[in-house]
Amino acid sequence: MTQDELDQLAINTIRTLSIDAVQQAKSGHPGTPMALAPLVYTLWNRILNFDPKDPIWPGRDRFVLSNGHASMLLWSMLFLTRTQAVNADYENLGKPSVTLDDIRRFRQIDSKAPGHPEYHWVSGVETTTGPLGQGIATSVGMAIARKWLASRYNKPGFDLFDYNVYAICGDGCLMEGVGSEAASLAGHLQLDDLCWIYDNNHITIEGKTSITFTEDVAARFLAYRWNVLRVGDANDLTRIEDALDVFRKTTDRPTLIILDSHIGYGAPHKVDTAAAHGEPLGDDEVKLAKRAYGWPEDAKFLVPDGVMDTFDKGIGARGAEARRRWETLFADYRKQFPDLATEIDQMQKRELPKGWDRNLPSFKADPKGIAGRDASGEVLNVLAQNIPWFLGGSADLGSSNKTTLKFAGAGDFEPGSPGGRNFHFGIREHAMAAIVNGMSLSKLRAFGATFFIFSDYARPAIRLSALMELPTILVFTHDAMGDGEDGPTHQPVEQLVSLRAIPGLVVLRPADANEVVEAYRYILQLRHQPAVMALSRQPLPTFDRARYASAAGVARGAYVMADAPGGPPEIILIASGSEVTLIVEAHEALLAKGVRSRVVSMPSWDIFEHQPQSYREEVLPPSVKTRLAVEQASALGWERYVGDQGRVMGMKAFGASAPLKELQRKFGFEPDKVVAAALEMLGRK
Ligand SMILES: Cc1ncc(C[n+]2csc(CCOP(=O)(O)OP(=O)(O)O)c2C)c(N)n1
Ligand SMILES: [Mg+2]
Repeated sequence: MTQDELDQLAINTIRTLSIDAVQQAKSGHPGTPMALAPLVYTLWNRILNFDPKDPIWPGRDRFVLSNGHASMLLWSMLFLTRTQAVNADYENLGKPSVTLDDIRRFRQIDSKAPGHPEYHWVSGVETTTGPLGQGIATSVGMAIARKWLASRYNKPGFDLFDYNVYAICGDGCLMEGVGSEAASLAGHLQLDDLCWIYDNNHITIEGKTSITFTEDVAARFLAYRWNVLRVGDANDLTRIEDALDVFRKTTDRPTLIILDSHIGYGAPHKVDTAAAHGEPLGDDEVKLAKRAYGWPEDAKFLVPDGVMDTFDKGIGARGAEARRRWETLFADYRKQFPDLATEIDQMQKRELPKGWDRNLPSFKADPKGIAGRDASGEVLNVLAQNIPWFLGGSADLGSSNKTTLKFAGAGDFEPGSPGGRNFHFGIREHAMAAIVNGMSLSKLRAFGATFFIFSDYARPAIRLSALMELPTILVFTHDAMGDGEDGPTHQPVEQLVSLRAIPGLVVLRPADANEVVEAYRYILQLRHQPAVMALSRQPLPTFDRARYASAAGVARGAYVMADAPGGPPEIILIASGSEVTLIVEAHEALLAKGVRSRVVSMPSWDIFEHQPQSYREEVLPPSVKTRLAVEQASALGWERYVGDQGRVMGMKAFGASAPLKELQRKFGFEPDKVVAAALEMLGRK
């Protein structure tokens, strides 16, 4: 067979595997894989530096399928290239990542060919996609990380980090706001290691894009300062390859390749119809498509001889050679720069360097205290000095979030200074969270920051951090009504409970400066979980830890801070963040009245839920049923801790615009109110 024939055979294998898998599953999107098979084939087999034998080798090119509904493209490629599986500890399992059997069981339980690409479930998937726009936004984080890594670790003759990041996207990704936010920042940052390929098929689920999407995409991206290329025929491998070559020669800007395609290419009746979406083609159409590809009409899941061999000789050989070169280079590098090499090793395994927590501050008791955000700022500055690859920034609120890294040499990450540790995401919270995911996928320890209320703007990407099990960090300040005069638009109410509802996300709302330190100490040791910090804007008293229990209790999610002498508690007061001060004051007042109350500081539901039952019952003894929770946020969910005989002092409506003191009075967050509620519950009014 000629090379052209082999190319076509491989492309049609991708197409027919996709068709058969969707047909068998009776769900999925066959049309886009049929159209994009030539693109993916060209990119993978001719360009991509990816070694299927080691899908996590640090020098590899990254491939992101942002139109995740076309997942069969990826499952076909991972199977046909014999990509190997690795586990969560980054060990090679010596077996394929995706098998033909998985593809036969596309979208079925436990199959390694699920509905959408899932990082951490299938090796070789660089990021989870499906929610449109997330993949391309995340790819910007990968390209940023590559620049940063190159700046710190590349040395003359040692281009360790010089890979490219490719993302395929459709109309949906380019319609979504997060895609625009990310594209704007990528243009500003001149990310010339980034290439998006836009499947310009003029169709989405409801029909032609003429009903919704008539902007000039090329002009938009030119305005973002991208290089824009066009390939008028999605079946022309040479032109695809040429465009990718132009990308690789382009400096100072990212590249968008607009690829004109026909969804469902080869299926004569469903071409250009929305029916190529979200449903199988049907038996007749499958036959017609296979006939058009010169395929045996009745064959299913057919992988003709020579196809896997074509991939072995293409991406397999090239990837293996590239990795071998890289490993030799890295071995020499290790001799010359042993400390930097150790950093790279540690980073790859998400380990922390020795001494990562040295010099963490310890705050003295102080009734005036300091704001959560200020304590956080001090901690971030220490951590960033101890951990070279700990970095991040804010969505234009760095001075309010106190996330600025101020030590000598910290610097700003900008086009001319890719080694900077301070990132400026601009007012693009959603893209920020997706970019932080991309940085984390590239093994940097990255954080993003904004006001807590705007966590809503970032939420879809935070959810993906949790789904992907990435140790990202979100620093959210102005955690409750401390925002005061800014009013209800800026005062979080439902954000805490909404983030607590995300599985695997560690949400922490520390009560004083020492709890902030302990919260970061806990978070930094996470390797597979993201964390959210909810920090106060206003100063919070620093508790006297000789009098109250040590803040180290943060590591257990909740802990007893104070008890009354003379017997078991009559009532348990529970709070997080700024309201811990409130219940401590109430506790002291109750003590003076001869009431035995217990103070429980509960910075994290999630961490507490993971403690053994014995510990949980130690903190919240089942026999003590009179319980009062106080939190300046939606009361929803607290029932689980106060029980049906308990009470919650929370927010039942939005806040208001006024100085904080007046808001505390209006909404009842004052020590007297807590004392009165406790006495009433105990029948001692
Ligand atoms: C955020 C988000 N909204 C909606 C969907 C549901 N959805 C899946 S595919 C699709 C159409 C996508 O159109 P396009 O990106 O042009 O891809 P094509 O149909 O051309 O493959 C939609 C709306 C989604 N996956 N993510
Ligand atoms: Mg489309």
